Amino acid sequence: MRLKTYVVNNMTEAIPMIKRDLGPDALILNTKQIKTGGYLGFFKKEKLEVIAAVEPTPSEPKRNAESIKPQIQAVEKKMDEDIQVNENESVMPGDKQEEHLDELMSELKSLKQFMFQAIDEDRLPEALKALNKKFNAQGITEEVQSEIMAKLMLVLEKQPNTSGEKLQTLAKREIIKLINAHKKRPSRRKVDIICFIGPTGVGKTTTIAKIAADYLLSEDKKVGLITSDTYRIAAVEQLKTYAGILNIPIRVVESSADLSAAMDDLSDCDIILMDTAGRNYQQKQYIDDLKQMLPDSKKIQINLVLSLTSKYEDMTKIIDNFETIVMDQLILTKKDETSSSGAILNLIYHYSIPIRYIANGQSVPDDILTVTPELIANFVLEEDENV
Ligand SMILES: Nc1nc2c(ncn2[C@@H]2O[C@H](COP(=O)(O)OP(=O)(O)OP(=O)(O)O)[C@@H](O)[C@H]2O)c(=O)[nH]1
Ligand SMILES: [Mg+2]
Repeated sequence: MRLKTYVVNNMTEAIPMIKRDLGPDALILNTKQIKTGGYLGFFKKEKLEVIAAVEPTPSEPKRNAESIKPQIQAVEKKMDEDIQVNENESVMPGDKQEEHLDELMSELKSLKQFMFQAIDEDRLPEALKALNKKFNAQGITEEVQSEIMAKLMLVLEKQPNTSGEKLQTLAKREIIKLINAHKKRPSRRKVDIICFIGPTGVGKTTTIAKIAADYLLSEDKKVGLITSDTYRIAAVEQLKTYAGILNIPIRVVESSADLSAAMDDLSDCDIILMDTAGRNYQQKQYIDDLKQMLPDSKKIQINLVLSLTSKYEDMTKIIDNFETIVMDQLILTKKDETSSSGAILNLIYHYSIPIRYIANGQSVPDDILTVTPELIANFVLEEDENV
């Protein structure tokens, strides 16, 4: 089967391209909305990814994992050359360059996926088998795995005697590269209020206390707290206790009018952290309720808090449901309760939403880590279980 991936603005744009490349018998295998997070953080647009395929005609040579390796190398080389040329002298207008690199990226992606799918697991060298097993156990999606494994397979092609240790180092490098390629440029907009939203019991309130303590103690910032969680009787008391310990002001709000007043009250604070009630956000009605409450301001930062103990599919369902609320950051909690870290990498690759913190325990204020690509790579490769 011949596969090709297209990144387009809409289906109308894709159809003639598919017909041109794959002929009238081509089938569309999959379509999905993506943010073209692309290469070196260049791209930010919403696009449609279309994967189309066609069965080879009898005269066409059958492709296999081996035959595809040179193609991958060729596309990678072309991409590196094009990027270099464009860095030195801008030979294409911005948009054209974006489109061109986008196309190369997609081609590379589908070639890598094809090679990964076509590989016979039993024929993998031992070192790669072990890595493959680890990635599967971590729940890393096939697309992410193929990005990393394809690269390692190409290295082994050139240097068949590469040691397991060296491959592990290379895998780490590839993971870090992948994370950096999907990193959004940090927003420079000034933020007045940071809201923490998420499902029930994931650790929103505890995480707010940890972050408040960090702003206060490490950054010497004046912090204020607001909670709109009047749903659970003990919730207000829980945040009030932390406010008391940290000696910072707190306001309880029940409506968006209350919230405006509370924000005015706390206007001398450098930053306000807002807690919200945990809800089952797999149901969209709760998202609509939340929207009524959130401040109508550009200076709001939304943090979605999710627990790493949940299933990846459940996390994605929640993120997808939040399509009408722009998510600025993710915070992942309860890392200490699971050895599976694949979801972290999957989320970065498939959603490109920055992950700022990972919480790893109940202790306030200590059990929180600031995320770096190295930290994630270590988690995924199980190199340092205790961090
Ligand atoms: N093991 C572990 N427990 C955590 C972590 N973060 C929070 N918890 C615990 O999880 C439980 C729930 O924490 P909360 O902060 O109340 O969670 P929440 O999201 O505010 O809950 P609701 O407001 O009821 O939706 C508490 O027992 C916390 O101590 C973490 O990173 N690791
Ligand atoms: Mg809470």
